[in-house]
Amino acid sequence: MPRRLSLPCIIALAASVLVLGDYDSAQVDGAPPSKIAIVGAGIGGTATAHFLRQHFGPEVRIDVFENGTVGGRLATVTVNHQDYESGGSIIHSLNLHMQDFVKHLGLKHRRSVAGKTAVFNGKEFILEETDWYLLDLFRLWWRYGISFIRLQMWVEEIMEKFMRIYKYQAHGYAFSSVEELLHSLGGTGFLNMTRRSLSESLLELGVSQRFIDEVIAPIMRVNYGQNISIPAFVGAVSLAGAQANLWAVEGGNKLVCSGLLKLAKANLIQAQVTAISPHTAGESSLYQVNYDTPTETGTELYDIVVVATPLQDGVGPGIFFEGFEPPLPEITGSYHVTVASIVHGYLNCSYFGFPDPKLFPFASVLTTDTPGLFFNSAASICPVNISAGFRRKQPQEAGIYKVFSQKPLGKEELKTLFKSYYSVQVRDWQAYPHYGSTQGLPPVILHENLYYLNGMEWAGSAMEMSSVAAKNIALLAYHRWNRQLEMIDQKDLMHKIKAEL
Ligand SMILES: Cc1cc2nc3c(=O)[nH]c(=O)nc-3n(C[C@H](O)[C@H](O)[C@H](O)COP(=O)(O)OP(=O)(O)OC[C@H]3O[C@@H](n4cnc5c(N)ncnc54)[C@H](O)[C@@H]3O)c2cc1C
Ligand SMILES: *[C@@H]1O[C@H](CO)[C@@H](O)[C@H](O)[C@H]1NC(C)=O
Ligand SMILES: *[C@@H]1O[C@H](CO)[C@@H](O)[C@H](O)[C@H]1NC(C)=O
Ligand SMILES: *[C@@H]1O[C@H](CO)[C@@H](O)[C@H](O)[C@H]1NC(C)=O
Ligand SMILES: *[C@@H]1O[C@H](CO)[C@@H](O)[C@H](O)[C@H]1NC(C)=O
Ligand SMILES: CC(=O)N[C@H]1CO[C@H](CO)[C@@H](O)[C@@H]1O
Repeated sequence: MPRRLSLPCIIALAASVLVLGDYDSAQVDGAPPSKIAIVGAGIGGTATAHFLRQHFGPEVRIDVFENGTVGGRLATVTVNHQDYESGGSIIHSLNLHMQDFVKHLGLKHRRSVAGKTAVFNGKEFILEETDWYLLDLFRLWWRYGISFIRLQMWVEEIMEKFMRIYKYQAHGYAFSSVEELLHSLGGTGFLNMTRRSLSESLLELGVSQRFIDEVIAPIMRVNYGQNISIPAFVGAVSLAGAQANLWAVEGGNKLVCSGLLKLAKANLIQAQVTAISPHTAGESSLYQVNYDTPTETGTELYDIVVVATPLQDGVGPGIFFEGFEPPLPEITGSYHVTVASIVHGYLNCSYFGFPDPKLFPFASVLTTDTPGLFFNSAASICPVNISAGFRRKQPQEAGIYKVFSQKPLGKEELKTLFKSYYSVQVRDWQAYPHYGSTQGLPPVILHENLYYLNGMEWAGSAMEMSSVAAKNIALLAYHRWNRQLEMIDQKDLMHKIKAEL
């Protein structure tokens, strides 16, 4: 039945024809989509399912394809009857989407267990955290002068601007690209930060080279396995993740993913998506999704498809995009391999210059960017469930350690770091973008109703970044479906939002 269109509606439609080019009439009658597919059940895909359900309502069918396990890069390993995070582990207190999910799902913050950190240069510790906060501040001041304060102000200013995204998203605004999103938050300054190196930006800020080498580099190594040449924006994300006020989810971070799938009433399809192609049936244009399960091959048609897994070559099983004219933009770049070794054993404190393990005061060891140093970090870790009586194992006891390295640890390397061990479990991750392996940021819109979530990782890779991207894609898909183009890429949102209040 034809619907009467109001004048603003017609203007919006005319505008959409101009903007979208290959306009199709499927949605002109205002019919909601009937089926949506999401590829990947990591935090990005499951959060997308949740937000799409909120925006499109209870009727639409949402299928989530997952080839491995729900959670993706949020995963645990079991050692000695306890589970430990092997992928993404810490969450900042100001990561508001993650906070919201946990609250909605009735999950709890895991109790944090204090432990000190030190920086090792391959020979000795060059920086040691003490019990006394003021003393630490004093030492940093003495050693690095003004650097520390400058850096803190820089990170805080960036965080403050970044947090505008929550307001924009709460008001329903969406962005058609990662660049548009960043620009609306921090102008050309943010865009420049995705192109300039961290070290360059910090030196310009007046942070000393020594501080960069002894404090910043170790933090980049533990968080992204890379050096201070990574872009300034991801560097700031990483530094925010080195502040206080960090938390994790009791029972494991991946519980957020399975929880969101349930909350969204999404169908989980355990299958590998092999191909996506455009499909025109009468007036409507759909997408055909081909998938393999261990026993069969399937195909299904969808109105909207969201790809929530990296599309770079060699990351995951790979998806063919067939029959798109013109072909979809090529997604270039590579992912950085980080190997997580979960070791149950006795730390070799002698290696760190402490022959008596009883005197070894640190729970985590970061490292400087020293040639030949074979690991990025080593830390005593706590299980994902922490009981009331839990205490961290002392260095003279057998404990559970997580070691991050670029390559799998050899026997000799394990024997250097550990006096002896009961078990080693290795998980090698295509962990995060190899920053600098490509120029520019990947697209969000691949085709009219086909979206790509993981381009956001090239600004910064973190659970919250995937969650922000998920909310953005849900809003973008909704507004584009309903031709509400005024909600996309609006300029000067700070003022608009004030005026709306
Ligand atoms: C070792 C490590 C430490 C980290 N530490 C932190 C941290 O402390 N804090 C933080 O915030 N972030 C951290 N991160 C980053 C964070 O884990 C990721 O940014 C985030 O989990 C990415 O989620 P995602 O849903 O976008 O992608 P993924 O989690 O990779 O999800 C993609 C999913 O898609 C599935 N898939 C792929 N191809 C197909 C296909 N063809 N068909 C079907 N399914 C498919 C995959 O199996 C996977 O489950 C860390 C990452 C690693 C690896
Ligand atoms: C970002 O870089 C451009 C081009 O180099 C420059 O014109 C602009 O002023 C920079 N923006 C900021 C905020 O530094
Ligand atoms: C950082 O690593 C890259 C390779 O990933 C290398 O090209 C670059 O020279 C390194 N930069 C520094 C400052 O060591
Ligand atoms: C761990 O915590 C989760 C979330 O609170 C809970 O569901 C689970 O039963 C707990 N597991 C154990 C072994 O205590
Ligand atoms: C421990 O470290 C010391 C000092 O580096 C080294 O001599 C020793 O071989 C290492 N391994 C063991 C098992 O003690
Ligand atoms: C992690 C995982 O289960 N990957 C599987 C994805 O699908 C392909 C093909 O079905 C398998 O070979 C992988 O093992």
